[in-house]
Amino acid sequence: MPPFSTQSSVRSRCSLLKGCIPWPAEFAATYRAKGYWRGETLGAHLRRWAAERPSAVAVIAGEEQLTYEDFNGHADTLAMHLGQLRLRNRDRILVQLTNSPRFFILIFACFRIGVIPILTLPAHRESEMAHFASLSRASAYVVPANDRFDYVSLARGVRQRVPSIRHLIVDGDDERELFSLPRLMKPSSSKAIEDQSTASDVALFLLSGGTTGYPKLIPRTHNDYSYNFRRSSEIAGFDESTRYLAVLPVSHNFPLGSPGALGVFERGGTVVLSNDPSSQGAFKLIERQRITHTSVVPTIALRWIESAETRRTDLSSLRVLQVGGARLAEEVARKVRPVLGCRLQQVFGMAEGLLNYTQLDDDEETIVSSQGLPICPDDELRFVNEEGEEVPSGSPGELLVRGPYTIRGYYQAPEHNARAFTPDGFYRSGDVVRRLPTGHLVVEGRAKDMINRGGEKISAVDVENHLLAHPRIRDAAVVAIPDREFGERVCVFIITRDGAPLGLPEIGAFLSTRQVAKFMYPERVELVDAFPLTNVGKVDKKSLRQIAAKISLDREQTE
Ligand code: OOB
Repeated sequence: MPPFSTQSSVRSRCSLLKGCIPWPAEFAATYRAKGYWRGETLGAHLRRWAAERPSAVAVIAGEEQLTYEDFNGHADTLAMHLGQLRLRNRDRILVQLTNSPRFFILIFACFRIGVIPILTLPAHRESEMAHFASLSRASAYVVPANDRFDYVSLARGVRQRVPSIRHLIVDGDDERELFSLPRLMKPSSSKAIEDQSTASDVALFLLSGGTTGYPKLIPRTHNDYSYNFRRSSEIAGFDESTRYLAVLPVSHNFPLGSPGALGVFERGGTVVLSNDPSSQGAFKLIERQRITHTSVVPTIALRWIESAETRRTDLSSLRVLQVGGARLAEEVARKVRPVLGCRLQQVFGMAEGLLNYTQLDDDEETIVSSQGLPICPDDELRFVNEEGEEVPSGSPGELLVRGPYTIRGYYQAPEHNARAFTPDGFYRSGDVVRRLPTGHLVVEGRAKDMINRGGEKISAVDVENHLLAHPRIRDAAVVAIPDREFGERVCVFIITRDGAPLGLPEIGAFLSTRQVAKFMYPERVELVDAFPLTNVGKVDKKSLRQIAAKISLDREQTE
């Protein structure tokens, strides 16, 4: 049988992947008519980029360099070999790579044959990975070769639990596994692969910040994700001279497509990859590679500023520092230009879609005190109170959104979708936001039950569920505790069966046996006899958050 059947490409023109919710036809027609959706698949994007500037360098990682032409050729070769592994249009694969040029070659190979990569983070562990695998019935799982962590063992554990995984593919050589990503990219008689998908198909899955239970899978189509990074790259001022440093994991929407690496490729610039966000590592690369743009979360921005205040560094090439993922304190924002010598661009985005950027020519006050303007004139924003009623203009309310690159539902999650979206298709962001008269948004806080640890989103319910499995824990309530370094950390209030305390080391040891990602571990534990309750008898998280805030304040005062 030939590696690519034409049948599958015909089928893909009929309907979206089962379990995904499409945009209603009249909205889709408008988004096409207005040019937001251009009908170009992501695989075709790469072909265009390679034709436009074949010998320009697309990616640099250490000593490795990849031109646009090589990038395109390797993607074709890999696509062919993945086809030979019987990976087909609409099959799902788990991608858990650190920042490596092969991450990009892999996802574009997938886009071409219609295989849908699920972009997980390097920090995820067996518990989360097994969940993604079984929910998506993934056919393959791609991991780094032994890094500081043994990803091959992790993947083997997941494969044992989820039999749909037929292949483990390692980015490097590992004697335990058959398939090596570099070898699957070695040129053979590859020729241009015919695109197996259409632009309205799902191209990739991003992960949600996660509020109830495990992160949800977010289906992004070729059309909508293309708009996401094309429009963003305009706003960020990317062009062929852009040299973008990626220090955040590129499987996250911010460094991937907001505008991120894909935004750089669209404009013909160069992406420099690193896995080291420390100021030392990053400053060295910025200087050596003459980096013009980069994006970080607030905790990293703060560390860079503190380091630049005390150490002489040459950051003269840096034009724009984008900061997003969590709230950037205004005092920190004010220091970006004087200390780092570049412009600040605040980015308030979400994997579900909506993106906001401060404009490069906004006045300094707006840049430091707001989280920017939505990128599309057809982003429809509503601000509502707890009853779902519209709040007066300019007052804070929960932000609801609908638009050409904001999803209408998570993958295979009908019950959750009924809560997370309004009946007319607005996504309930869970963020409490107000709009300034200029249209800029200010993020005030969050209505959702989630901890944002320096940009890592942690579901309170998820951590609670793990803790409830501990033999000595009767009940657990997880909330955010304010923290100077990370913005928030995980704090847990527990009721133990014997009334005796349980320490953080014990909790950590327990979570590690359950293969929970380390960033989700509580960093503060409080023993209580009972939880405060709301009128309807629910655990009153608001007052627990207040107690946690007080603990944090007292601690700061005694320090
Ligand atoms: C980005 O995406 P996610 O999906 O990891 O997290 C989205 C959530 C938002 O709903 C909000 O709660 C928070 O992260 N957030 C911010 C923020 N940017 C994101 N909160 C305050 N200020 C900001 N600037 O985090 C993301 C996706 C694309 C670009 C940038 C960030």
